[in-house]
Amino acid sequence: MDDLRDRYLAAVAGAADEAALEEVRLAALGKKGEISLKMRELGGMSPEDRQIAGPKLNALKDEIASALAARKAALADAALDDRLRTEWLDVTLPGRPRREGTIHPISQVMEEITAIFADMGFSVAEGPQIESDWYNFDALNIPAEHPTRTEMDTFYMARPDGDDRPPHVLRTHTSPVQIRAMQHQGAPLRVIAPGRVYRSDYDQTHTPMFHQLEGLAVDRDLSMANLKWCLEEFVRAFFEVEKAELRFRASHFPFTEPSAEVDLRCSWKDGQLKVGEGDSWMEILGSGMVHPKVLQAGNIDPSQFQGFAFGIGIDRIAMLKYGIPDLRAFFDSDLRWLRHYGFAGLDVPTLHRGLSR
Ligand code: 2U9
Repeated sequence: MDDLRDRYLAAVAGAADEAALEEVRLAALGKKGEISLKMRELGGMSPEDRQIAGPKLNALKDEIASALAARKAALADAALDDRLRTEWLDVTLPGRPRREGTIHPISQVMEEITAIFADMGFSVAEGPQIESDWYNFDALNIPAEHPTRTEMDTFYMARPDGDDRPPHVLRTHTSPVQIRAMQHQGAPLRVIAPGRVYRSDYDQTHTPMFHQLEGLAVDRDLSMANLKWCLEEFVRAFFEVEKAELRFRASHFPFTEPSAEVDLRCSWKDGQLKVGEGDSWMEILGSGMVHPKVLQAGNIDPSQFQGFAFGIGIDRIAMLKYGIPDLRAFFDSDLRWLRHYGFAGLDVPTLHRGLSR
């Protein structure tokens, strides 16, 4: 028995892994294991011999079983330690910016403008890109014979044969959004409407889909002075300059009266735009006081309320601010272009930490 004990305890101690340990267990305590066979021999012994051998053998069996269990636990601990040593992850490592997508300059500029106007109390309104001709044209005081209504300029949706109702259009401006906002929210009101618009036009500086941002403020006692202050604040914040000078030029739009095209004082040096100084003027947006008929279309009483409105082409001012030369590359989905001109996804523009970095 002493020999058995020494051999198996040594084998247990020497087992290098769980498989080797299992072999030792089978050799000792398995059905045909050496200890098990010895237990069976007890039956053939005289009662006196069995009285002596039985307890000894049982004690040996228990001793080997607990040695096996202890060794098994030690091997499992060692295996876990091994995994903990090799399978670790440094969660403080920086991210891998190359594998991230980027924010398109148009989205970036929309976020920037939204942050600026939010600070002046404007909220964002949205609406459908497929509009009825009433929302897109009639409500905006654009007469039936106006040239923008022709198929030369506007994309019309098809109606089934025999359906003579006026066809829907792809909205040619975001203005229908403000009509809906007036109808739903009433006056006073401050909204901006950024989004996609469509015009049948394609050349160096025009794409059939482009992006606009329009703004509308309706209140008692609003004037062109409020409009001008708002736009100057916007331009200063957007181009991140101390001072910006605007020039209002009389113009005409069906939906505003009076109307003004707005130029920004600037200079060009080596193809670089400088805002706020110089002898050049660059047209950047259109604006005016909302036409009484347009207020009426929005169910607002023009004898009680006035409104000012403006519209700006996002794509063009994105090109100006970020020095992007070719408009058509905006919509090519070229990954190299997006990596070059795109913005980091987590750098959300806010006024207090800077719009762009
Ligand atoms: C309502 C009332 C008035 C929005 C306006 C302009 C002038 C304008 C152009 C800028 C560049 C279009 O993208 S662009 O080509 N827009 O000049 N937009 S006033 O006037 C509105 C809008 C909605 C209810």
